[in-house]
Amino acid sequence: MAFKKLINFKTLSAILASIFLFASTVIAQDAGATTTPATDDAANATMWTGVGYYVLLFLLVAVIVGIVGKIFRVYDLTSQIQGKKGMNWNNIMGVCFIVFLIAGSYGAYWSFVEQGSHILPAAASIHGVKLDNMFMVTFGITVIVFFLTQIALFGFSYLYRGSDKRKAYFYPHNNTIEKIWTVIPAIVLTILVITGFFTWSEITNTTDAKGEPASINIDVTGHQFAWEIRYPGKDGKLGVKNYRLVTGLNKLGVNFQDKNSFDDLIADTLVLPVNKSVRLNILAQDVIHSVYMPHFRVQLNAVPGLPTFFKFTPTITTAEMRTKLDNATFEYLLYCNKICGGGHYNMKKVVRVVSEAEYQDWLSKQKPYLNDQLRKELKMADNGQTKGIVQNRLALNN
Ligand SMILES: [Cu+2]
Repeated sequence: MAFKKLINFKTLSAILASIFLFASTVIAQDAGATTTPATDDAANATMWTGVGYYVLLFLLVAVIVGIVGKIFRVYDLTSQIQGKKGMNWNNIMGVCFIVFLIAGSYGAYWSFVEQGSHILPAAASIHGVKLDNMFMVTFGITVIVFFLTQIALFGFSYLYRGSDKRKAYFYPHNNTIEKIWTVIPAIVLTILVITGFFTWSEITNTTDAKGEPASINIDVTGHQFAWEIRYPGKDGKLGVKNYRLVTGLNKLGVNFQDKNSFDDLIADTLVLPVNKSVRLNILAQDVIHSVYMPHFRVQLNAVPGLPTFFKFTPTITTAEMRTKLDNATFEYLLYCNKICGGGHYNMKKVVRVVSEAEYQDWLSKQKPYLNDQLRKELKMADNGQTKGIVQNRLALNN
C-alpha cells in the first residue's frame, strides 16, 4: 500500500513539474506582453495570460497542499507499519475547519472594510435615502445570517468530528426543525419584499409623483451613443415630439406646430437646482438604454416606443458633495446602464446640482433647440420672435 502511495507521489511530482514549466512560460509571455504597445489585442492577450497565471498559481498551491498531505500520509503509514499509533486525522481535519472559519471570517471582514470604502457616498436625493435604508436593512440581516451559519457549519464540524470514543447518533428527519428553517426565512423574505414594494410605490406612485407637476420637466433621450437633453424654455413646457419628424438637424423630432417647442433649449450638461422636484422624461430612439445616476439612486430603462418618467428631488449640490468627499473635481454623472452597443461606454453626461440662482443663470445661457439651421430646414419665417404662422412643412397635419 505504501508503495502504491509512492507511485502516486511520483505522478504528482511529474504533474507539478509540467505545471511549473507551463506557468513559467506564461509568466514570461505576460512580461513580454506588457512591453508591447497597448493595442486591443495585446490588452486582451495580457488579460488572458493574467487569468491563466492565477489559475496555474491556484493549481500549483493545490498540488503543493496535496503533496504535503501525501507526505503526512506516508509518515502516518510508516508509523503504523512500525506498530506505532498513527496520526489522528479526525483531529487534524477538525482543527482545519476552525482555521478555515477564522481565516474565512477575517477574509469577509477584510472585504467589507476594503471594498466597503468604495461604496457610493450618501444618497443625494430624497428617495435615495429610503432606498439606502432598505439596502442597509437587507445587508444587515444577510450579514448576521452569513456569520451565524458559517459559525454553525464549521463549529459543528469541529465539535462533532470523528472520534473512537463516541458513536454517531442516527437522526434522519425532524419535521419541527424543517418547519422552523422554512418558515423563518419565508417570513423574513416576505417582510423584505413587501417593504421593497411599499418603498417603490411610495417613490413612484404617490400623488406627488403622479399628480403634482414637477418644478422642472426635462427630456433625456438616449440613442447610440449619446444622451440628448432638452429643457423647456420660459413657458416651462416642452413641445411635443414625433419620431417621424426626426432629421439630421431635428434630432429629437420636435414638432414645431406646437408653440411650446419654440423656446425649448438643448443642453450639454444636466443642471438641476437643489431641493426642487425634477421630472425626467426618459426616451430612447434605437435600442434599450438606461438612465443611471447612482449618486441620486436613480435608474430607469429608456425603451424605444415606451416613453416613461422618473421624478426625484436632488438634495446635495455638487459643491457640497465636493466638500463632503474632499474631492475638488467630483462630478455627479449620468450613465447608460444597458450594454447598448460598441460605444456604450461613451454614454456619459455630467450632472450638476446648483442653487436656484446659479440654475437660472445657467439656463439663460443655453442654446435654443430651434437654431438658425433648423429654422432654414423647416422654412420658418425668422422675425426674431418666432411669432406668427409657422410653415412647418415637415410637421404632421394634426
Ligand atoms: Cu446606451
